[in-house]
Amino acid sequence: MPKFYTQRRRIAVTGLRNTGKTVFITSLINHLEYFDPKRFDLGKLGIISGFQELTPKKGPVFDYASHRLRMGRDGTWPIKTKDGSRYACSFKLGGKWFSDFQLELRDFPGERFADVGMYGKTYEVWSNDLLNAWMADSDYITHVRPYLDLVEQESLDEDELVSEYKHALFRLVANYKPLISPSTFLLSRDGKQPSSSHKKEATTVQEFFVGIDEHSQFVPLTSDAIESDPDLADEFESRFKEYQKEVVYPLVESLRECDRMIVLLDIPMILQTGPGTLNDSLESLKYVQIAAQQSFLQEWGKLAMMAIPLPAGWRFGQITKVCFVAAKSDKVPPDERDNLVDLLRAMTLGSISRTNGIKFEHIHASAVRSTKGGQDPGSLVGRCMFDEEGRKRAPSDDEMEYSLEKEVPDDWPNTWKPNDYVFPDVYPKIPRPVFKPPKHSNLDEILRFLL
Ligand SMILES: Nc1nc2c(ncn2[C@@H]2O[C@H](COP(=O)(O)OP(=O)(O)O)[C@@H](O)[C@H]2O)c(=O)[nH]1
Ligand SMILES: [Mg+2]
Repeated sequence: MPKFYTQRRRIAVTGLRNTGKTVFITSLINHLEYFDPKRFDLGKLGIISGFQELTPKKGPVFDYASHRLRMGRDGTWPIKTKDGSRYACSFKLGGKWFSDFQLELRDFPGERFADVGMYGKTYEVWSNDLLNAWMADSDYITHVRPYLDLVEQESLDEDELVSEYKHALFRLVANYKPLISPSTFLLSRDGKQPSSSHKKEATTVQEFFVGIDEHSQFVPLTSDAIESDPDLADEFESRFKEYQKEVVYPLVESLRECDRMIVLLDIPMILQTGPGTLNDSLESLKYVQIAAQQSFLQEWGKLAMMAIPLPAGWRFGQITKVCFVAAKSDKVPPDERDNLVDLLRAMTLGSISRTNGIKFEHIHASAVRSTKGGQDPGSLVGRCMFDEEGRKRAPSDDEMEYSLEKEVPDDWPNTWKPNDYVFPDVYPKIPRPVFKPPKHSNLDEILRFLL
């Protein structure tokens, strides 16, 4: 039956930084805008026509045109993006009959989920909850002990507190602990992320802020400390409120409006960088999946040690389909890509059984398929970004055939070391004319599932 009303879909695209959200959204829009059923197969859903870009009602706009232009013109990947942008469009979809669709894609950096623990709290409650959560967890306490000791001292110094807190957060980052809040320390508002190498501790603590900017940093204080230095506590409280207003409320409200979710995971990167990153990604996934559940805020409240239960009505009831995507599958030889899906399924197993009423899909995809299979099994052809000595090649250099030493396993190894697996970075393969969308894998199938 044809549907004559406009169907609305709001898709949250989530994943940690560098999992490919910007490239994914850019390529998907490109295929919608210049739809060709030979390149983008929507099956029984039919074909897309009458594509129109819309201005999202709120929030920063996802800069589709310039990302697309730049990739085609320079042959390089997009520059780092600011967080939380949106793209909206409308089109007709169908065969004999058409339905009107309005689609919004929202870019959600996974790192920001840690800040949901500030939702609906006062500065003092947030401080207490966070410090209590740290103290209750033996995995955390060793890393944060110097900060806890400092807060208990009689005279407090703002700069010293901020610096010590950031050192504590740095140790948590280096040990793959997920409770990093304010998350601007893990992902600055302009998209930068600190290195977790110990050599970089001093520069990271200087360059990354716990707050909106250098002059709006805040740290949690105990109730005793708040009482002993009310001026400092007032200052932190007003910065905390500003952060809630600027970062936390927009994030939560935006997520509440979504009805579909894409979760990107970069499995080649996880294999290459080692089991620590796997655990890190698993932690981030836990939060993302909780977001997909009906009782997002209640669950997160427990996780973030929120003392007060939320009023009824503050529930996530919207997300009905979640697509887990093993992104950048073109970094892996074609006949090993199904193994990525096995690894992806193993990662999401725990959370799915806890969730009801939501449809799940697991799939591998490349948003901009930049390699093809080579002559030898296990080899690929692409424009490698680095040569064998690790020197950067120019985007204009020729394609080359290269082999991968180790196959993608179909189950996670019990242990392995960084660089046991290596998946070389390649430059994007994307036609310069913007009306020719790039080759992709499975973007159409993902949309078929989500629409
Ligand atoms: N080979 C390949 N690499 C990709 C693809 N998508 C993203 N990348 C790589 O991942 C990096 C991060 O992508 P980006 O979209 O900026 O990630 P974001 O931080 O999640 O928005 C890019 O610079 C590319 O190196 C893809 O489809 N294929
Ligand atoms: Mg991005």
